Amino acid sequence: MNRQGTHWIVGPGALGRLIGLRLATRPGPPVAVALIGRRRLPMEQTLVTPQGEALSVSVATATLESLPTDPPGVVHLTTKAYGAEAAHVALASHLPAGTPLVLWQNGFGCQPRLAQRHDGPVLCATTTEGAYLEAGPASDGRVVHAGHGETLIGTLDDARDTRHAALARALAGELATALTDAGLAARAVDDIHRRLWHKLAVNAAINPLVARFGIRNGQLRDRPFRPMVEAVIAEVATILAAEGIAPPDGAGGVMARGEEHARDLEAWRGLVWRVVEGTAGNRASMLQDVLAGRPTEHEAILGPLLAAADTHRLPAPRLTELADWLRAREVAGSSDTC
Ligand code: KPL
Repeated sequence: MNRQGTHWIVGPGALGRLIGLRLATRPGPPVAVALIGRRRLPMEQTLVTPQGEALSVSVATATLESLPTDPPGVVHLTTKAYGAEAAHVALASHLPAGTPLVLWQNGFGCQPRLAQRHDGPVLCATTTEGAYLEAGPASDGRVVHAGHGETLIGTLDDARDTRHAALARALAGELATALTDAGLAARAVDDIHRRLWHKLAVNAAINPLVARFGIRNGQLRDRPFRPMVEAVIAEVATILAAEGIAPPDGAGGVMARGEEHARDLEAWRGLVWRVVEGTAGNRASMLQDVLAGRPTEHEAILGPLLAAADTHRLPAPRLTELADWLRAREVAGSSDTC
């Protein structure tokens, strides 16, 4: 990553703006940021911290049709999962070869395809930071950082050792430091594939339910939602075990099959409930999409789980029901794809 180069944030929704404004307001040497969307955002932007402090900053803004003239140091693709590949097509011919690309999408699907296609090092980032855009007339200029989480960054190239892989690994460390200095705790990992599945599991357990019932993440701790979350976690844990995705690190040791399942389930439960706790005040991205009448990322989040359930002939009634509900609302209504 060219440390002097501008961080282009392509897809400046809540997460994109959180990253951009955190970098732009970080203490120490300034980080140049450009927010690039389908329409130009105001240059004056405000970040509301979890403590309620409003930090205002002026950043460059541009559109995909009218990109900044200077090449970026790094491009953060923070579009929705379903918009990532189209945004990359619009962008790719304007980027010098070798430009680092960071993929921040939820779910799993577009990342390996984009890693294959992009001419430069590709990193995947997965975050449990909670952020939303404030509704109302000020929404163009205010993002609320609703809860702290953790960001993990790594390259899918690890196993393949392509010409970009070594550079990508070095960049992961640099970017993790830059984000941490900016107030978004981050670390480089060498198993991002597994971590993307972990985040997918978290999103599957939280997002469809909060979207369906119109509640903030923290309300999942209460009745009647808690047993619904537990039921989804149980389905997800079984599917991921069949898929060979190791759960978050927990107790090790040799144990009988039943004990192993119970331990793994506990690890998945621990992960999900920690995120619920850490982002209790947040409106999850899928709820924000539903409230705004946009499509949701259900294909990227529930799609891979349902496909895996199908492959392993596992029942997944809760996930199926939630996917059906999300699909039905899209067919019935909205279709803005940004
Ligand atoms: O990733 C999220 C999302 O909203 O998509 C969580 C971590 C669940 C925070 O709300």
